[in-house]
Amino acid sequence: MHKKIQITLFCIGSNFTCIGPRRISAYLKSKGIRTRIVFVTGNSDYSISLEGDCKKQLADMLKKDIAVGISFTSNYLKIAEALTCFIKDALPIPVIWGGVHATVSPEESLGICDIACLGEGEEPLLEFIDSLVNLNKSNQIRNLWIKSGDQIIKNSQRPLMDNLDELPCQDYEIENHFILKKEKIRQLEISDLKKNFGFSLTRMMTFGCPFRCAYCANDRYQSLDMRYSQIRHYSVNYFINETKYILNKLPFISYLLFDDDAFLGLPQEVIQEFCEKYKKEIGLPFGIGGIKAEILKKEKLYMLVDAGLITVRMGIQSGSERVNRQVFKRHFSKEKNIEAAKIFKLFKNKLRPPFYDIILDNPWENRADKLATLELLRELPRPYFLNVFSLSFFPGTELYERALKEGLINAYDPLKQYHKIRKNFLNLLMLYTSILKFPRSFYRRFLDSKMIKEEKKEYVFFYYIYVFINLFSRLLSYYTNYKFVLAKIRKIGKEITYGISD
Ligand code: B12
Ligand code: SF4
Repeated sequence: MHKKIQITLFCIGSNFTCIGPRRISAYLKSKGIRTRIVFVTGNSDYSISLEGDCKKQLADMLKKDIAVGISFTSNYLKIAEALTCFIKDALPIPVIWGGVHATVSPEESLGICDIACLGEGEEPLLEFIDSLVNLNKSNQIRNLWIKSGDQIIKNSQRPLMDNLDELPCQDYEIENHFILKKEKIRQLEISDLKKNFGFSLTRMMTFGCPFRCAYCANDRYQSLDMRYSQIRHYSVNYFINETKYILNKLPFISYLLFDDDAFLGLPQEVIQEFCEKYKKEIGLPFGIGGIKAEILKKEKLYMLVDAGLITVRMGIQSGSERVNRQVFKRHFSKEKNIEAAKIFKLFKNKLRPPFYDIILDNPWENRADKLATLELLRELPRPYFLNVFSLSFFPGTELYERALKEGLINAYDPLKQYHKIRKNFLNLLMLYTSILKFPRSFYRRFLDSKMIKEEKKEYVFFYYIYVFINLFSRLLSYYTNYKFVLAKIRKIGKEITYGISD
């Protein structure tokens, strides 16, 4: 029925994992709709120039489309806006925004695009295309907010998909994939994916998180539908088969990263089944992100390490219980974090040093809170790696509303970069505490001094020294892990045997 219907999905971001658009594209294809995915990277300052040839190329490319979809996280808002304005000027087709930003900020999104998809997009987009094809232009499609004149039609949310195994495998067929980079659109090549992914592929087996931190998009998702707090997952067989299909397309991958919000929230028996099948059928070393101390179980870790787990990343965010509980709404105790770190230590010969996330530049921290974080970083078993983030206020979250109310921000600033921490003495102290254990009295002395808040040029130098040491030791930690080295050697062996050069 849909044979000649075509839609292009733009996926904006520095990384081409784009699970959402790949899932939607595969779903629409399974319903007979032609899809194309364009990966848009933009400039390093989160802007894009659509000049000369690029405009012509874009207009030519989209002229037979029935609609255009754009997927992005909030920090790529400027690029999404530029792209949308250009498409709307050039062609009479609707532009639909989907993904995290459209979900957390639909009203503002509709100031620019025609339709915003809140949450899962497969079924709503298909229904929308159907309505365009059948010329009944329905405004009643659940999950979609639709601009109609000066009004916004706010449709309700449909139930979340129950059986994820019914979805086709993500779209990794590169024949219909393109890249928009440096004012040019061209066919995507396998070497682009190799360059973008390196040796690592990001995967997700579960969706949803039982927690609701005040700075996280899940806060907004759960106010849309409480089922986002439940952990939904693919069956082990589905997940292994999809992984095999993708690995077949990407022969250079020698490591997987499970970036789920709560992978360890999977029931013990599912983890057991996963470990048995993964070890036998995939066998690559892997990492798990999004670990929370509250749901870490030694028994699960034993099985996962045996199956090839080499990297663990856990969110600590603050050493202060007051900040964690009252500001971040994270009811995770300091003791639990230390207990979890000790569990990781049990596997020190098999795991790389663990990665811990900490949020800095928090305007609601007092002296005691800062000291508590420094003391926790001092206490955590070494070695470990620190990932530091500058507290950013993403729309739709409780902390964003609080920052607006208290006048700390006037509006969302997509150009504030979460990884650009302030180069002050306090932040340097945090970073260096992860590699050097200073005496306790040292922290007290500096926390009371005036220099703690100062941002000086000299500090930038020490900051980059830290970044260099950190990057170097992270890389080294891969190459001193025997499972990783073995997987690499096997990959190189295969590439030589089968003559894979890309
Ligand atoms: C995997 C992941 C990554 C990976 C891969 C990113 C990528 N480009 O694919 C990596 C590690 C690289 C990454 C990096 C970043 N991430 Co990230 N990441 C995630 C994570 C854990 C999962 C995203 C995902 O794939 N979900 C699964 C898919 C199926 O869901 P989905 O994308 O929402 O897609 C569905 C719907 O949204 C909708 N949909 C999506 N696109 C479209 C398009 C149309 C047209 C329609 C109709 C519907 C639609 O349908 C899809 C299928 O049902 C989320 C947290 C989360 N649980 O969602 C954070 C998250 C998206 N990341 C976040 C952030 C901030 C970032 C970074 C900016 C910084 C960082 N924390 O490292 C960078 C920038 C990434 C980029 N865009 O290049 C925030 C975004 C907040 C915000 N308001 O935008 C999130 C929500 C984390 C959080 N808890 O707050 N990330
Ligand atoms: S635990 Fe992590 S993923 Fe879950 S709500 Fe908190 S920050 Fe978000």
